[in-house]
Amino acid sequence: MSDSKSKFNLMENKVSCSFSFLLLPALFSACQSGTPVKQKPLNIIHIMTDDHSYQTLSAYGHPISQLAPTPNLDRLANEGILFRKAFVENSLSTPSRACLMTGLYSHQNGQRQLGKGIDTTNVFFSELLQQQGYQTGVVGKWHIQCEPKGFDFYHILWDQGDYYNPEFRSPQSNGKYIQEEGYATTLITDHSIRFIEECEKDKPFCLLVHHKAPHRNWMPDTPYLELYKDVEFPYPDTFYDDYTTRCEAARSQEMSIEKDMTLVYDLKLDNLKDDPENAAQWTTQSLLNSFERMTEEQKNAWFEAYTPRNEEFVRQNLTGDDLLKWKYQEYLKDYVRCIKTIDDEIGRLIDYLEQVHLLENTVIVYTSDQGFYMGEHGWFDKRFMYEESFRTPLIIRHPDMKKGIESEFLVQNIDYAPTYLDIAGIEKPEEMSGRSLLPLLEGGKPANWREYLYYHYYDYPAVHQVRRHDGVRDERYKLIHFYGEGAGTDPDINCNELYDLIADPHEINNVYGNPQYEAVTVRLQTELDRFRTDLKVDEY
Ligand code: SGN
Ligand code: CA
Repeated sequence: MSDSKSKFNLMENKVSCSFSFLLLPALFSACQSGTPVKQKPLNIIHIMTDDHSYQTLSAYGHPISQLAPTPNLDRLANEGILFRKAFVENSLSTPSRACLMTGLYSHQNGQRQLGKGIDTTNVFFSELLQQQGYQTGVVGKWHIQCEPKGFDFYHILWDQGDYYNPEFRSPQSNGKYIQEEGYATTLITDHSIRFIEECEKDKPFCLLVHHKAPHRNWMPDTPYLELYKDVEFPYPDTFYDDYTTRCEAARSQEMSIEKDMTLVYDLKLDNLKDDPENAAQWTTQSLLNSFERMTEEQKNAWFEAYTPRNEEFVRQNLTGDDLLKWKYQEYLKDYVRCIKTIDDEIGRLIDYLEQVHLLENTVIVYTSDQGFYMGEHGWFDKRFMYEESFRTPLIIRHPDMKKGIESEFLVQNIDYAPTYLDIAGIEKPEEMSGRSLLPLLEGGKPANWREYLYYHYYDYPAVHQVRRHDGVRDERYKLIHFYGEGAGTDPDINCNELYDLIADPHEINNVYGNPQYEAVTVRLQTELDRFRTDLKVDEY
């Protein structure tokens, strides 16, 4: 742990009453009574999964999640605030993580695409917390193409990381990734608890717990390989979306369950590995690699569960809609099995905090790096500004704020950095675009809360071939503009979509150009232009 001189030592003797009292009620009462206090600022735990859809977190109430509930996450929601309109700015891993660390939009922090871009001259909020005397740690998926900045402790996965027996790098491993035996979600929780155990007790900590699960290719842990085996999950209303009324982008994506979800790599049909049509996935996307990493015991459990299913699949010789439905059901089962371990392990972390009397001294945030399609529009993956991937789950449990409430205010992942600085009583740097969420945690309507969100996706051409787009969303409407030159045989694109989210919550009816919506279109276009100008957006 850092031995940097703690700024909180100052506070132990005499607390300045100009400190952020809203955040520290105990401190406030002590100040009012003139008694010297020994209270330190709250600890912060930011738990972020990779690709967790709000549709599979049962506190949100979606039918899929009612068949595969998440009791520990629901506990967090019951003891905190559930955000129903939480969004990302760019629905992709590294851009989302860069928004988290900097409080800046993608074009401001440089990380527009998955594989490149971060401008490391930007301040990370972790650096400011560290300077303030916080003990800072990050465990799990880091993924940004730079060293963890502003951390006393890190224990990070290689790139996307592996589910079984993954490699981690820490300051002690001299730049090497070292393999550990176990399942990623459990190991990440173990290392998180170890970090907390080793923290100095008289200083606050901020820990980022970044899970790999439930990222593609959705490999569950051994106790859950057959969980939900006999459940039939409901099909989304837009499962057979034919994309009429929409721009070319919705048609030309490569993230369809029918066409792009693979049988060997995604659906674990290892018995098709020699089949000429499917063979490539065995070595290129590499289910083989996942199996080679497993211990004998893990492999035995895996094959015991999947072999009968795989043999049955070959016997059935499914085609057409039957095959599509089989893929959807099996995809969902593996995905929610991964969520089950996430939920267990978050429960374990909360129980640990309770045991060591830290629960009432710690702000716990649960979110994902973006949302995910659970078959809506026929898709998996994310990237689009449509709700399922633009939105993300968000729960904040703050020990001194309202419990069991929901918020409908528009919030975005650029808001985390300012929020964490606010909790620590640090003024946010002027250039940070996000806003502290603390005023929302009391449940009231804060003055001048934002009415519009800006979104921008840049990673094209790339895997899944989602075209570049930006857009704005307010409470009810969403305007999206797809743009840019087409790669290869793709056409150039310059096309708008407008959705009325009350009349059309599933976004299948693009009303751009409909005279009834002219006033709304003008208003949203004005806001979009304003964002582009004010934020100095350089492509659209
Ligand atoms: C990998 C996945 C993609 C996924 C990206 C980004 N393919 O490339 O399906 O969209 O990561 O995901 S895989 O064959 O490697 O599984 S992100 O969460 O990191 O943004
Ligand atoms: Ca992700």
